[in-house]
Amino acid sequence: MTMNEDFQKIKDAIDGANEVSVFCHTNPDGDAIGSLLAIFTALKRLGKNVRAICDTPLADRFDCFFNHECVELPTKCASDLAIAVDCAAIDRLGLASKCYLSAKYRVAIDHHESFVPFGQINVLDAHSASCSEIVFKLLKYMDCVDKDVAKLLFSGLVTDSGCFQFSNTTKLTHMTACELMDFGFDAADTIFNVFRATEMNRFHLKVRALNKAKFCFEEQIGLIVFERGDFEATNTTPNDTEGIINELIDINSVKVAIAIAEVKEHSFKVSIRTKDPVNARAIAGAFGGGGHFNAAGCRVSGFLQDVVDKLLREAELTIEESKR
Ligand SMILES: [Mn+2]
Repeated sequence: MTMNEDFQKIKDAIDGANEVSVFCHTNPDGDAIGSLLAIFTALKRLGKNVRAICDTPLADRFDCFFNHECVELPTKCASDLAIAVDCAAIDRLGLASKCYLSAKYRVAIDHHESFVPFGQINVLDAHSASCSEIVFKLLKYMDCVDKDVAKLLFSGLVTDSGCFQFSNTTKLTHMTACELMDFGFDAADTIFNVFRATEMNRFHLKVRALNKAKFCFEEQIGLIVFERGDFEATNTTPNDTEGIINELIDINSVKVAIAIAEVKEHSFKVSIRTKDPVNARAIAGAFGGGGHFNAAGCRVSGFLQDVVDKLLREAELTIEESKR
């Protein structure tokens, strides 16, 4: 089935639905929220009864996203059509998965290579740097992109491509960005707000973590750890760690950057960034996680030192393997 045939089916499903709910993944990033709110905003303007649902209350950094105040927690779940964006598997919906599954008809739109279909219609394009690019194709097909929708999609595209810096960025990513910019929003301002703007407490968290950064395996592996004490001292949460890991992968000698955030006692959220040809997904996969080739993540339980040791060993193995 071609993508346009899927889009026509989705359009028909939207036309026939009384209530549409759009979902994104737990602990959302800019791509998830951009895709979610783009569909929400476009359908609202088509006069549809539509809701935007995420199981995590939105952080302040999403205040620059149009209609951000419309995102609801999964409390009441009656809808005949559910659309999930940027979720590689049903469990990525977190607490919202029950709500999603309760809909009569379900659509999943995603760009992760590890995608496991969970809707009646599944649209996967693993070549897209962001889910927002696929959503743009859908909304363009439905002829309902306007300036606000375009800015939301551009925000998502900028987030997942690392502002065109990550290796997932293709000619098509740039061409999509150009097409979106034609709608006339302020692109430089959007990039600043989505990509650069930060809070003072997050700056202090970054300083603490980078101060304790460790390098090993001939400085090919960089490691930072965010302990609960760091979050308490700076009034931040594990959600505020996003992007700080890039400071490590920027260093010339570093091939693997690892950030470990203590979510609960003995429970850690791990982010991994790599340079080619080292496979981040292989490292995360060893701990039951997943993601992309250069950016992946997993959850690991245990004592911090054991978690660090296990991750470093896996990173060393993967670096060695990449030389073969
Ligand atoms: Mn994404």
